[in-house]
Amino acid sequence: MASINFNKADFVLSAADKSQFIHDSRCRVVFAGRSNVGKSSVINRLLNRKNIARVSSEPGKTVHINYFLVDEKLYLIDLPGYGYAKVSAAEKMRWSDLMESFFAGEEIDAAVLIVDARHQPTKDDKMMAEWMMSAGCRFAVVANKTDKLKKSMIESNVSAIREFLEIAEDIPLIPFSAEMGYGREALISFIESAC
Ligand SMILES: Nc1nc2c(ncn2[C@@H]2O[C@H](COP(=O)(O)OP(=O)(O)OP(=O)(O)O)[C@@H](O)[C@H]2O)c(=O)[nH]1
Ligand SMILES: [Mg+2]
Repeated sequence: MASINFNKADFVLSAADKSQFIHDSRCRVVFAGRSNVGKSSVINRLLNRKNIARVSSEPGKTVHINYFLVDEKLYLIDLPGYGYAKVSAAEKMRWSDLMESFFAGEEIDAAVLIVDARHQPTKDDKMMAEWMMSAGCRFAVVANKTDKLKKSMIESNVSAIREFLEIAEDIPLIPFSAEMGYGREALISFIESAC
């Protein structure tokens, strides 16, 4: 899809179970990643908005699936984060049920895995990457929080992330900073090419 106006966006709904999932013919791009990695911040940066996707300094806050409609053409879908140790067993169960019904029933055009550029990805990240690669949709990885890294470290960290996740060379791995705006154009190109 050529030229999507990312400055034209609305929050649509927050789905707590599958009866609320949206089904229409628009393009769908999902964002997943560890709790607190910056999923909501990346979405805010893409949309040039301060807090359309709620950002929290406390991890584990987004337990719903949030839909944002962009330019009437596509949905950005903010999935709840995983891997936060202090979440109760019941909440973890709720997370898996919600994600399972989402990935089982929903058609997705593109999946974006967000990882922390400073660290080796976790086992959960690797599982999510494998899941997304087998889903048959376009796939990209965003290495967020590069503003917290020395410039000289970015390239080597990004290569280490690619190696750890075992993603092919043709899959985009985008160094990003939701804080500074770095990587926004590359992520927009990926989304436009997938939709
Ligand atoms: N320095 C820096 N901080 C960031 C960046 N992106 C996000 N943060 C901070 O990281 C924290 C978590 O950001 P969120 O966007 O709420 O993370 P999330 O992945 O949506 O978290 P959950 O919804 O709880 O899973 C906040 O304090 C953000 O300000 C970034 O690129 N650089
Ligand atoms: Mg969030």
